[in-house]
Amino acid sequence: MTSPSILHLSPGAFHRAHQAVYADALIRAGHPEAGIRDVCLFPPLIGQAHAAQGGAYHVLLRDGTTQDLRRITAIREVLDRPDPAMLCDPALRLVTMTLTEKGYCHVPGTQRLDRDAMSSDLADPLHPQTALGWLALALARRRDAGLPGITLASCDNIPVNGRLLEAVLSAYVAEAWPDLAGWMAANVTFPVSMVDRIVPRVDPAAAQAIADLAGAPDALGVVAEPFGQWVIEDRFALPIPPLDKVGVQIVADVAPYERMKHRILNGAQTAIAHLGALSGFATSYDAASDPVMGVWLARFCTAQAQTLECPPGEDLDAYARATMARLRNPHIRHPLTQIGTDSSFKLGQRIVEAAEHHLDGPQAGLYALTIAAWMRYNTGRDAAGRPIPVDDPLAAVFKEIDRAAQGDPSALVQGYLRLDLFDCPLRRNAQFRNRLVSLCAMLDTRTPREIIEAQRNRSDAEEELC
Ligand code: CS2
Repeated sequence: MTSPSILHLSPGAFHRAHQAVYADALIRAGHPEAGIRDVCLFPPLIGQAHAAQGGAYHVLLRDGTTQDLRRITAIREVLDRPDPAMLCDPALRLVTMTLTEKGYCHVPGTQRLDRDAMSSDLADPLHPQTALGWLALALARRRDAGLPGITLASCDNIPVNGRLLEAVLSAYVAEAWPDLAGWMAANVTFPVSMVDRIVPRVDPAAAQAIADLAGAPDALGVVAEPFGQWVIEDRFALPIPPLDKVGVQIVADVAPYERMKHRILNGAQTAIAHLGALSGFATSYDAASDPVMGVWLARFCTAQAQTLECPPGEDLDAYARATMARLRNPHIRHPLTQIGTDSSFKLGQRIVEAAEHHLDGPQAGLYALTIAAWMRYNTGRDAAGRPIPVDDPLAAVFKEIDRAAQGDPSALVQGYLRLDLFDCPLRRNAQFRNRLVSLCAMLDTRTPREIIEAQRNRSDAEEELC
């Protein structure tokens, strides 16, 4: 079999339902070199399951009208542990990775290396514990083997992901591998990429749907939506397999595509995660299909679109409409608490940047409600006192803000607005702050859905809050 030209670090369900599906289509289009070698850096280790299934698994792409079961064989091999020589295969052309935000070991909201998170690798670079440490060691081996440079493409849902990877890896290498720094700067590229497909964690119903259609249980099977997009910056160290033949967009500037996705799709998901969970909904489908929440969300998507420059070849109104349809896909039951995870990393690019645009305009209320609901969500209980699981690197900080506020909504808002995340004019806008305080006070006794419904029925004399 042709040696894989793609190596992927940290394969999870998203990788199996996204990059591997594109590679599979390319192999079927006559490019066997588009195979992937997966390397697990951390559990879950999927090598055994992959081998036991003969190197195949299924992806079920579904929406209300279509159902497409794909048998994916693009992942040729899975290594359950990284190997210092993993970049030394001369057939290798492209390294992709899905490490999650925490995997970049940066100070949140910056591109600075978090030296504490890297302390063990900085002390012992030959025995790395982190993805950055492994990449540096493997690049050093590649350079020593006399091989050319390589492309390292982050596929995480983080703004300018390639720049972040370049910044943190360069900072680490400068300290831990000083003699590699020059070679890396001259030979390794870090394209930015935007990846999109909603892939909720596999629940028992999803696993059963795949087993029924495939005729057997599939330990690596994934259910996802049919929509998919992959936009990569044209910045490659070596020619890569022609992914553009299967719909991957290779462009000079990924930023406008990325902003469109982060604000409209991800912004809608994050807004509905907090508003929906506080209103008693379990999944984004449940919340987006509710008539009251659905109308509000469509208005929110339109407001988000108004903050954007349109990327070449896109249509923002159509994208906003498609986003609503994607969130109402009856087969994609994305738990709101899954989307709510790590929201302190997500809120800036998804909500706060766009809120700045609307601060003094007629849509300000949409943003005040979204941010107030985020604050309320992070107190860990809804209006009825039911617990909400807050899974966030700032969870302890949120607790402290809540404790110090002692039930005073004004103090609660002040506490949250002091976070670095709000280091922008929003923090100083008195009118917006007052809206946040009023809404946080209301959220003590009412759900966001009740507040939206009451606003719809308000008399013209009453102030428009959201
Ligand atoms: C979601 C994303 O959990 C989340 O933060 O908003 O994983 C989202 O489903 C993907 O970005 C879609 O491409």
